Amino acid sequence: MQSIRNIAIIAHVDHGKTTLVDKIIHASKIFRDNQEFGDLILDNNDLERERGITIVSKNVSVRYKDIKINIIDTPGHSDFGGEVERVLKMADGVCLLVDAFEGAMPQTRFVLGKALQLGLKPILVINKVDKENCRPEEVHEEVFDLMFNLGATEEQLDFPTVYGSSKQGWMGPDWKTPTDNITYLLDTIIETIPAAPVVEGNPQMQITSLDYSAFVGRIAIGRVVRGTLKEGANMALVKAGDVIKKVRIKELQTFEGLGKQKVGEVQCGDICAVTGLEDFEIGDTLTDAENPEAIARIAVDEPTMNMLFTINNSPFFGKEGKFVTSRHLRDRLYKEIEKNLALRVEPTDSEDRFLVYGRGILHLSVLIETMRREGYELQVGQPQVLYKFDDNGNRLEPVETLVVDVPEETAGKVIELATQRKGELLIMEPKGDLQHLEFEIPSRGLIGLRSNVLTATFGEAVMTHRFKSFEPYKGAIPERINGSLISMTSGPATAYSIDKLQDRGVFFIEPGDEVYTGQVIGEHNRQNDIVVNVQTAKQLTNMRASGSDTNVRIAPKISFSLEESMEYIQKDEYLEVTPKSMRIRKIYLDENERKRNQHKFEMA
Ligand SMILES: Nc1nc2c(ncn2[C@@H]2O[C@H](COP(=O)(O)OP(=O)(O)OP(=O)(O)O)[C@@H](O)[C@H]2O)c(=O)[nH]1
Ligand SMILES: [Mg+2]
Repeated sequence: MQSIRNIAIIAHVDHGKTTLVDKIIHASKIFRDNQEFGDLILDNNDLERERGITIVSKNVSVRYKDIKINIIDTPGHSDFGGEVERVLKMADGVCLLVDAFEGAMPQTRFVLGKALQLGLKPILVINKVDKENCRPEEVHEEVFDLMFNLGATEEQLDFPTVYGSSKQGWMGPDWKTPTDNITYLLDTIIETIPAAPVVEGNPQMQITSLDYSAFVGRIAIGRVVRGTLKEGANMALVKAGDVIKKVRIKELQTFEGLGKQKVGEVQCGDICAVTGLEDFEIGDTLTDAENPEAIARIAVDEPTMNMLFTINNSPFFGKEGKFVTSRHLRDRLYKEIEKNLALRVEPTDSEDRFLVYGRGILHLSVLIETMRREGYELQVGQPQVLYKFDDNGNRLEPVETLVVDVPEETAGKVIELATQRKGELLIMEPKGDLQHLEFEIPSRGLIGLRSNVLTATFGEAVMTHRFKSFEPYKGAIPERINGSLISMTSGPATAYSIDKLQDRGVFFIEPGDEVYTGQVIGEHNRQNDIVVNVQTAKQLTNMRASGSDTNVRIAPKISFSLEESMEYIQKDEYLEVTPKSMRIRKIYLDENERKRNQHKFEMA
């Protein structure tokens, strides 16, 4: 029997998990000498690479001193926290990575809390000790206190600490003495993390995760906790409510290096991928056909937010996308829920519109961005936070912990912005040469806050948040203070007219851009919306005046990212997304119709 260690790498976003797992893979000799690999081979889809974040967790393995170490790289962004919680079920221990400057952050607390509750043995890795101003000793203290406060057992508190720099590729016992490799960490793993127990008996595997392939469809991933799984075996799949389905294992794969390897059987303790199980769900148990025994189900994270997705019906529809009909939109969304676990799709009274439920702005924006890259055109409405009601019928809303690290000079502005949105300042303390601020704030208040904070702090604030609990509704929050500049007609915008309107606000378009009636082309510097004409050309004088726009000076247009736009739009606006463009528009393009329907948006 092969000795196996199962370990998950967990941390706050960007603390260096994927970089470390990459270095571990590079270190173990799974590459042939002539093969070359770039950095972050693990963040392998386009969006992950571009944004530098991990979106889905990944299984890899290395062999070290005759031991197979299964490693699960997890996403650190809080929208994907439910995923981390689930995959921890496959591990016997965790490497908790903490940035040697930033220290414990909201997501560190969340993932560590989950790991401790499951009884997993932690190894603390204080990463990024190459950073100037890093404070590894303080961070070590902080994490010890955090573990204590989270109720760690004596044994868990007796965790080993490894210092190092994933980026420079070293790990060692002392942060002041760099080594030249990461074997110290691998040794610590095999000494500290218990070997996966081998339990004989009827086979049991719980499906904790899934993969998707265009060829074989959905692939179930989980850990064998008892017995052995065999290719071709007839098994039982125990579903919710103890419903039993007969299934057959078509193919089995284990994780080897960066890939998967087809195997005839999987021993107890190993993590594997199973094909051939149709209609399975996360939490189902794959078990013996004669004596089916289920493992307690795991809950999949509930959505916290929804957005309306609709077909593009702007005057510019169909110019850039391949997939534009309601049928396309519908099929694509329903295909997505087969693999995107925390996503829900609900039909509405119109076949052109769907309510899409997700875990947060990032979770939904990843879907929207993926769809536009695939050639879809669509429009989305303002993201809505989901409320709950307690037994007495009182409205509860999601409340989050918000952490902002900011230079001292601008801390006051951040506090003001958060307080306006019902944020309550709980902690304010120095951290290096920054101020560390912690708030409790309704999720509603966070929508759009990031761009305001970045503007107020000249881009210097580092901001993260994470869901805390549902709490009584905290009252109305002022929405975006400024109104919109709306285009009166259709056609290309002229430099002359934009120049004339510059004192009214800032523009999202530049001269030459084609715009349509009802499109939001800028932000008014007052509270109300106004309709403006940006198509007027300079009056001709007695001379031919064409091209005489050259001497006007126009402030550069404001460009929003997809997430910024999603957070920016108002209730009566849509964000139009096509493969090449993003435009904000009024839902009712015609001014009179807009006025007639305004009451619909004022109720809520
Ligand atoms: N200075 C320094 N930078 C590091 C180190 N390790 C990682 N980084 C950088 O930190 C950034 C984030 O690294 P990732 O490995 O993607 O972080 P992650 O924890 O996987 O992030 P998520 O998956 O999004 O939660 C990258 O720009 C890395 O180059 C380190 O030891 N020192
Ligand atoms: Mg990562």
